[in-house]
Amino acid sequence: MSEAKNYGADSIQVLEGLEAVRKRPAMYIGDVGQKGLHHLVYEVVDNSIDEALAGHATSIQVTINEGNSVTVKDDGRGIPVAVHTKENRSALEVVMTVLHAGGKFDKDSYKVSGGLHGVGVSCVNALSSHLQVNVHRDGKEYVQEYSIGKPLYPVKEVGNSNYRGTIVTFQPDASIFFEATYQYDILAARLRELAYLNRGIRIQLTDNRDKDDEGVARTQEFHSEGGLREFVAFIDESREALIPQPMYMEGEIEGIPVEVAMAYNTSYAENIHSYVNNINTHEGGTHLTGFRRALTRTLKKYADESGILTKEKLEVAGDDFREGLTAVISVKVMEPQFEGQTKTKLGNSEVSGAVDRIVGEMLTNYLEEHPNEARIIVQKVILAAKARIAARKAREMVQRKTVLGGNSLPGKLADCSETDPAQCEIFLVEGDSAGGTAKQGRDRKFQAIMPLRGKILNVEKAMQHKAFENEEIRNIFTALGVSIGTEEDSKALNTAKLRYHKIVIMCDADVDGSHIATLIMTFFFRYMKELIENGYIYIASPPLYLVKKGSKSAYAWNETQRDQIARDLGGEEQTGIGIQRYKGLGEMNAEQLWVTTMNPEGRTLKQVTIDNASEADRIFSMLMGDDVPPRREFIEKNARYARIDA
Ligand code: 0RA
Repeated sequence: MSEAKNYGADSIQVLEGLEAVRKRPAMYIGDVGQKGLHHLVYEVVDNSIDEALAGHATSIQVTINEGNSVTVKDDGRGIPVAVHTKENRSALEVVMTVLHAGGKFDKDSYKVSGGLHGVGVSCVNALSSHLQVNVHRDGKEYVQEYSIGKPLYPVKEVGNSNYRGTIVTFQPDASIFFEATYQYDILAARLRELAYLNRGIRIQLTDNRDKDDEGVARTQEFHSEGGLREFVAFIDESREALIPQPMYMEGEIEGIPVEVAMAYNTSYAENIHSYVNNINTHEGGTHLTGFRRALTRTLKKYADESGILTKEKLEVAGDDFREGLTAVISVKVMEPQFEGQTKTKLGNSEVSGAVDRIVGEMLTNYLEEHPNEARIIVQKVILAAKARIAARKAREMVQRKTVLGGNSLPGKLADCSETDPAQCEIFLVEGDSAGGTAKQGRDRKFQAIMPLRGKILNVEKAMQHKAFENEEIRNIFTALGVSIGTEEDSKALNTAKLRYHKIVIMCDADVDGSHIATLIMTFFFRYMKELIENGYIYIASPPLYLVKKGSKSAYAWNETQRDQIARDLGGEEQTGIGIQRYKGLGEMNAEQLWVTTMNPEGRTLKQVTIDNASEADRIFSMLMGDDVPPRREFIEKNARYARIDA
């Protein structure tokens, strides 16, 4: 607090504000792991996006520096530096050190961007061991530095400048974050998303930790003039489009700007990504409700009037209009109310009417102006309705069977004795033989084993009723205790009935195994996403090597470890060393499998998470869909990460 004394009573209060952030950082940025670490960047970038949305900045540069500090630079007006009369210090210092002070100086501007927690740059400052801000404005350059949010000196002028803009460099505080390394791909996915959501803005990402032989750093520029239209096309890159161009709708009602792009593809999945003020609203809300209502009403009206529906004598349901639909909805709301478990559900009731009217009117026009596309869409809807009816029959048959069968658990499941789901784990194991080993090796008190035969159905390509008819998939559903169905309300129910809070996918550590793991993850992603969102899905990591010398041996999970162990056991010459490469789980005996992969004391489980929903959607459709070239390209590009990411 010593530097603070010079700044008078006001600043002491200020420091208390930032102290609170350091005391309970998770309350402000979500967590202090990888998510929170990346959130710091988004928080700073959001200020620059606001400046661009206000029409004063055109480009934003994000640089990951060596040592994992990050620089965010924009060409906006520069944060004001004049001394703030009431506070008796520079406006810049107030913005950087007072919680929620960010917008105070520019009331007129339309400030709608902002991270999920919308806490402002002062929060980033509080959680940085060092932060420096340089402001270029009015022909001058100004600078101030901070340590854990406390100014090291008053704002000072350092010279002339003919540049204009704000540059913030921060070093996340290592005593707060347990994860210190920025992931290029995570930042890239979010910055790309921001570029699509805010068309015209140029966002560049550079990684100075990753330089080629000529010393040129890895870099990418994200920029979209087409905005949401191009976003939808990008998400659907690997899907086969039903109509040549995404539909696009835009308007503003009662000060609520609404933008929607949508396209139909030949798949059976519904992929609607909704955003409020650039934040992905995973749990939906009023904007999504408005969209669905307008879509169902407008398409149904068109189908009824065109006479195609009456001919078919079909009862179409809301779901049928959304099969094979990829859509992005983006609204800007001045005072958003976020609700729900993860605070990503929009509550503002006025938004649903705005979206409904804009989508209703513009979609009606579209259908009238594009009769060919309209016919294709209606045919798709009819197909979906027929498939849904077939799926319901299949589902009812399955449910009847399980009821009649008495014991509803599948025969292949070796259940555990514990009944509290929070204590229970289920291993989904590739192959009957490894399944047998796992059954011998497990702790039967809390670990259940479910062997899966070979490759499960690829749900990315199969229609719903095929999935419900598939024996392996039915077995997974019944073993987990959740019911089959995709209706909204059944989801909360599903998580409540879940019999295990750890679902561990255990496959061979080879190409086939990782393909099978991906098939299973695709299944969860498309049919039970809420289990991933709740953090229930894990991947086991069996070792890759057993290094032996005489009676001594140790396991290795990668090549570096293997070589280290070989050196430790065998000395410099490494004589008498034997290395066994495990190709499959089957090469381990029950004891080895327990020790390395199943015992909570020594194993490593990788939790499956969704960092970025639209990116996950795109990648699953690419990995599991029909289109081969982009898949090959992705696997080649990511091959060296594949094991870490799995
Ligand atoms: C308030 C007022 C003005 C600029 C900004 C905020 C501003 C903030 C950030 C944060 C990152 N980059 C930024 N760029 C600008 C300017 C008001 C004026 O010049 O009249």
